[in-house]
Amino acid sequence: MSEPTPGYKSGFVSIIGKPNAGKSTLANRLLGQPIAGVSIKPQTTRKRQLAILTTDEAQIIFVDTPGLHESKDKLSQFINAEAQFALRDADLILFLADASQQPDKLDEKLAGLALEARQDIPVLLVLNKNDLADNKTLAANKALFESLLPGSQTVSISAQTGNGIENLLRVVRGFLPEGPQYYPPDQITETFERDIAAEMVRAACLSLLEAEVPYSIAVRTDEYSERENGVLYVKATIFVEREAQKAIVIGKNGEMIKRIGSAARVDIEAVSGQKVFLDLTVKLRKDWKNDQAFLKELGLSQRS
Ligand SMILES: Nc1nc2c(ncn2[C@@H]2O[C@H](COP(=O)(O)OP(=O)(O)OP(=O)(O)O)[C@@H](O)[C@H]2O)c(=O)[nH]1
Ligand SMILES: [Mg+2]
Repeated sequence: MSEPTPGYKSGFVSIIGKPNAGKSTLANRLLGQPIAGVSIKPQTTRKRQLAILTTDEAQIIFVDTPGLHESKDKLSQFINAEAQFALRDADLILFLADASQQPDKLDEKLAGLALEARQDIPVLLVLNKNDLADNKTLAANKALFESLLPGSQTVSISAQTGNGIENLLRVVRGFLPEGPQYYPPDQITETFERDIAAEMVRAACLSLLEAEVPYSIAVRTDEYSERENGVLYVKATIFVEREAQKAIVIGKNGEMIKRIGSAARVDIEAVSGQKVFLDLTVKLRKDWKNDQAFLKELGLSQRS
């Protein structure tokens, strides 16, 4: 950690919001490169991930969190603990809302948690997906979201197109205290690249597989090494909960696993900046969501 420079600002900014609001898309957009898995399905993110943005004026450490959800297994307990941690330990909370739609029950629940947290931490309402609706709808939804968080400042963005991001950064900087650079300026996240690779494979599964199958999946990177020809060799295992799911993930003549592999490879190449050879295997691991040792191995058990 560097010595504080007078006037230099830094702080932790938690991004909370219901599943699918666009939290990981925003984290990737803020960094200008992908680090987090994004998919069209809710519950893509399972553990919190930092997106560290360092400039001459400030170091902003965004914390991408999983969207709160309701389920009872040990994995879900971990996910919700990750989401709630973000409400306690931050200098600023970004309440990310999908402004193309009206607030629903989950938004109301989260807003309740944010209001509680607001006794200690300022909350900024960020209305995302402003590219998806007309101005009239956006204005109506804005009013509804603002009524959930009365008194909070509002910013409108599109994490997808980048619209409003500069303004968001300006507003966020205004909330931050003076402080040191907590991380070296070239560090953009804390997550190991091999773990990001596993998340990219899981996001590809979420994008390509139907119904509940992708939610039964865990991905572990078994090897992540650079080969002599400059190619990054990534070997990963996709774990499923039931035998029948194995066949679905592999697909007829291996078509599905091929598609998952190609999609994930493109994402891992974007993350690593290297040509990637991705080697995927599918294995059965019954009830892994309640297997504490396995969850720990994947970094999905309670932090001490
Ligand atoms: N059109 C549009 N789509 C967006 C925008 N932001 C995110 N999306 C899409 O919304 C979907 C969900 O985005 P994610 O970033 O995975 O959402 P999340 O909040 O991280 O979701 P969880 O990790 O499941 O909690 C993806 O299909 C994104 O491409 C936006 O500003 N505009
Ligand atoms: Mg996410």
